[in-house]
Amino acid sequence: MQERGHIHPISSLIREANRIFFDMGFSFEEGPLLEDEWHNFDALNVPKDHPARDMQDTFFVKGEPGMVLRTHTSPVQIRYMESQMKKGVQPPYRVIVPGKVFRNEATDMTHEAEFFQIEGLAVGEDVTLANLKGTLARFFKELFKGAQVEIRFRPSFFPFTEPSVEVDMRITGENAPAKLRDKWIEMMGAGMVHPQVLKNAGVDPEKYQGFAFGMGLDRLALLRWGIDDVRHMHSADLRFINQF
Ligand code: 2U9
Repeated sequence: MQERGHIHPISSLIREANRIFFDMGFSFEEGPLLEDEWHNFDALNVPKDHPARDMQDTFFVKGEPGMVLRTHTSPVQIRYMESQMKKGVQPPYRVIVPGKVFRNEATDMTHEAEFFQIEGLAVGEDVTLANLKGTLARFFKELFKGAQVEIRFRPSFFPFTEPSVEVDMRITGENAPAKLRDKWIEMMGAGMVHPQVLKNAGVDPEKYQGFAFGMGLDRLALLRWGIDDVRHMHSADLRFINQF
């Protein structure tokens, strides 16, 4: 009999997330892994002296001054807003951006130097924090279908959002994965797009506002399937992949 391939857990999550957000009117965007510092940091309001811009945290690229391996997928949303503006297309619009990102850090069972994120952006004249909460509540409800899912916001800080929140989730019911059941678990960061960030991308912050969120997919996969070590995720080890 012919052996069949298996879908990598990260690919499964991206497919599911794409479907759930597509049903809520989001379109899918992607962009380059090698980015300029303006799209990766400056446009996102990350100060010049921010620790994220340090050699210890970011992969700078030899022979390519001003270029980095993107540390988040956020530069894709900047590029998206810029390109809409150039085409003369005004908000409202909604996009999600799944993709690989890079951080220059020591690896251990919960950290990898490359991992996957999914980020979202919605911009319009009357987009609110309540819309963000409703969107994320529906996302987690559909992702963990069959269980009861609640989310809560806690105040936080990111340079690119104001206000900023951490999003916790609690799953109850017998369909909840054992690792997640009945506990508040931090799932993602989010907030209202900083007016300066909209301005940097050519969107008038007097007229428009938006929400944004970002989530690590590797961590989500660990939680969802009870995987113990994130390093399995990019090992290309078939003994791992064949379990999915
Ligand atoms: C634009 C404006 C705002 C994206 C956001 C986060 C909060 C966040 C982390 C989650 C775990 C990264 O993978 S992680 O380490 N992300 O907490 N991301 S708001 O905000 C944006 C993006 C693009 C134009």
